[in-house]
Amino acid sequence: MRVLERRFVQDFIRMANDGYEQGWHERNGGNLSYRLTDHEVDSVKDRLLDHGEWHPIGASVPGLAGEYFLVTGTGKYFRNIIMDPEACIALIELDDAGENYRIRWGLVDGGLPTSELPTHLLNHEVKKRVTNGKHRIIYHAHTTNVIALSFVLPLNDEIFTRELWEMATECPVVFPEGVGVIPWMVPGGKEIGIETSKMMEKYNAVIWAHHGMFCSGETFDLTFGLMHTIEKSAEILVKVMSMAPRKLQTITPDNFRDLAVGFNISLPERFLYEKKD
Ligand code: 2HA
Ligand code: ZN
Repeated sequence: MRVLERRFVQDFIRMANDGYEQGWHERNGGNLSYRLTDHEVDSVKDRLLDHGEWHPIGASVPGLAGEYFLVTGTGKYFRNIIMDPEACIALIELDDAGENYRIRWGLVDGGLPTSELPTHLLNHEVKKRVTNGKHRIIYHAHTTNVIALSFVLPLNDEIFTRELWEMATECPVVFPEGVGVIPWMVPGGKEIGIETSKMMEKYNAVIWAHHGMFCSGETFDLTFGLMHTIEKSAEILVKVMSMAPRKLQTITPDNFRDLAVGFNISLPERFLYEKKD
């Protein structure tokens, strides 16, 4: 079977296209990465190139030594992935130190992995550790409404989480641990990657102010679903804020406490603060 026909490759392509259709990937915006299972690596190994040169990752990820990732290419458009996946995405292998990578498949017209590779791999390293290897996907999208909110809400984890939770009852069930927020930083490097991965110790979603969002998850469905849920909640909040200066009614802290009991989840009290007016 060709690499392209493998289920994880097909799922990756479908998710990228779903994100494009949501309007989250203008031009070359956004990027996606998937950490292969050992079984998936074995299933494609005899189809891979083995003469690619090693390139520095730009970050040190010893916890991912020897792992393989499917990643989007830098400068490639999500819009084109479904039409020409072998030109837009790549399978990369990390070296034994977790310092360098080489391309083993894909990017047939040339190119390199996503400019956000340091952030993707630093996030993967944290998530592999804190989830006992369960999380395999890191997804970055330019989610319009979340970006809009980063201009009008304080850039604070508690406030963003609480405001997003209030906009849809499913939200605290889908992300009971909350969301993290990082103030504007230069994208594409190790520094923003380190700040994001610190937040990934406790959150599955991290907002980059005035830029977009990163989500982590176990499956393509869960990771896309998390991005989609948060962005939809942000859209409702943008609509509410556009309609009226304040809400007439909302989900209250005690409602959230009841929800936590009903759904057997734990909702940290730091998100259930009393509001001033
Ligand atoms: O262009 O989204 O953050 C890809 C990006 C950079
Ligand atoms: Zn971006």
